[in-house]
Amino acid sequence: MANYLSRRDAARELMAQVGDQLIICGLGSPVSDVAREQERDRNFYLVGAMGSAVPLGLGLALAQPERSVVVVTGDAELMMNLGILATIGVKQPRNLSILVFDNERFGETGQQVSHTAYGIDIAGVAIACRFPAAAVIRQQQELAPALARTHTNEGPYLAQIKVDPERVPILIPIKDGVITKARFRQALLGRY
Ligand SMILES: Cc1ncc(C[n+]2csc(CCOP(=O)(O)OP(=O)(O)O)c2C)c(N)n1
Repeated sequence: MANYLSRRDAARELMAQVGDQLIICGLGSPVSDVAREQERDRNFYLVGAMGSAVPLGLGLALAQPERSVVVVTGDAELMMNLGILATIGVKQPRNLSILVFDNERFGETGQQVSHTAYGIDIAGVAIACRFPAAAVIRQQQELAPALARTHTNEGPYLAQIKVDPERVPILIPIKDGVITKARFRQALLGRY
């Protein structure tokens, strides 16, 4: 049957090689995954606004074409706004990557089974939307090349990383959107 990676390991590997990438985290577990490994000013945490992580990443990638932008989000968060993949296909931002931590669940709200548990293929949708590359990641050894690809600016790129449906303790370092925005903006532009 299917292989699943540990989301903890995936987040650890991501943040070990992050450099100065701008990381946008979709609400719920992905915020916790990233923040637990490395809380930093160049992380932007969404607390609500389900479906807005990838649009936010797209806007940022277009506004900052010299920076590498990585959206880390859940399968259900992305499914809420699947149409954004078509807009990305139109705009073709080379500096945008999307890492979907796909646990096949609506984790934060009680582990309800989500679309991807039934085989809905987000990476396939990305390819159909003219992403130059997208992949489903099931093996540990596939992870490092996928993460390396987020640094090459040959995107848009999407990796649908199949992770264990383990429950993660929720850690949200900043819940105030004004503070999150000001901190991120200062790290990026040097001013509020
Ligand atoms: C518009 C909207 N609908 C529903 C919710 C409730 N909600 C919060 S997190 C979540 C599930 C997130 O699942 P996923 O993105 O797959 O992340 P996971 O925690 O499973 O990694 C839901 C349904 C919400 N915050 N906003």
